[in-house]
Amino acid sequence: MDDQLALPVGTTLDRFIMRKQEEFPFASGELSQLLRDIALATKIVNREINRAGLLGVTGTFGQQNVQGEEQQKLDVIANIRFIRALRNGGEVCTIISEEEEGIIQTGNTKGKYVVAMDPLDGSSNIDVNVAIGTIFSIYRRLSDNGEDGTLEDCLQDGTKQVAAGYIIYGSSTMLVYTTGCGVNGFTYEPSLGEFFLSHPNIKTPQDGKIYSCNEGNVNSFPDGIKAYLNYCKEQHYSARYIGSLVADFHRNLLKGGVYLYPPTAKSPNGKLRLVYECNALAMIIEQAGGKATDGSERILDKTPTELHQRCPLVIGSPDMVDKVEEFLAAEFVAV
Ligand code: AHM
Ligand code: MG
Repeated sequence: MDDQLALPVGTTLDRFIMRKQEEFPFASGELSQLLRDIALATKIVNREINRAGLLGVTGTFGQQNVQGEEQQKLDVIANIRFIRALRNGGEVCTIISEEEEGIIQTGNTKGKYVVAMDPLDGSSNIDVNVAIGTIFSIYRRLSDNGEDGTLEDCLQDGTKQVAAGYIIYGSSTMLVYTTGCGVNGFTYEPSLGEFFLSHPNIKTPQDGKIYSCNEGNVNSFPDGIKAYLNYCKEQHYSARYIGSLVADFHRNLLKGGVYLYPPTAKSPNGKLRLVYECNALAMIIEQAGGKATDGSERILDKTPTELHQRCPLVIGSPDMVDKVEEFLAAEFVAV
């Protein structure tokens, strides 16, 4: 009995957020509250995802989102849940969501923060029980308090993120986030309804042997990417591609690898969205010792001009990202 009492109690996400806040004596607690609001929405969305097959909420909703893609019911549900949690929480003035064309005003004109999110990424995988995710970025607003947020608040460079994270709804549900002081991962314990610190201070391996991309598009990839993929095969690297960005990213973050979504004939600027997909993962990978570029430019240095702007993405272990850039640079020299 005594032995059992001596066992360490896991650190809950709430306690972790509180401890981190105490390290900054002037922190007002608003960002901490915002992170808790996101965690609450995550628990609700996680519940919906786990019950999806039973509730008959899988399948499409019969509408298209602003990208012209079919929305799944769970996309819509997740969007509503996150917006509601952020609106009720009070810390966020404005939200950008993959599912909504324009910026969303929460009515909290005194909220200091802007959130950009993809409420449910990898939605084509929902119906087949494959891991899906949520991605979020948090920015401090630039506009004056007391007014609605502005487009300028929403189109800040990735370097201006004060926090970023993702949730992976997989074999277990995890929340991984950074506030710019390293990356920490928390695993959900459903019977207790709590996230526990399971992956403290995540560092990605310097190099890896996994490459992840949709090779079905290879014929329209840039020559440098084609050459890099041949190099991966010569090196006997493993190809791993789930088609769920968060899941592919998460595996590579922990095991070492590179994820690529290059320009293709169908998507000349790549498929992924800078503001609410690439920037968040770029901040996380850099905090974990990795790199994220569009093939030549650091993702976090890019200035977005549109909410739903797409950009090519090469992200992962630093040595692997450097190698991809070398191949791309050689392509331009050859031309
Ligand atoms: P979504 O935001 O509509 O779900 O699309 C993004 C997803 C990513 O999760 C994934 O990496 C990519 O699209 C897969 O694209 P493709 O099917 O072209 O390989
Ligand atoms: Mg997405």
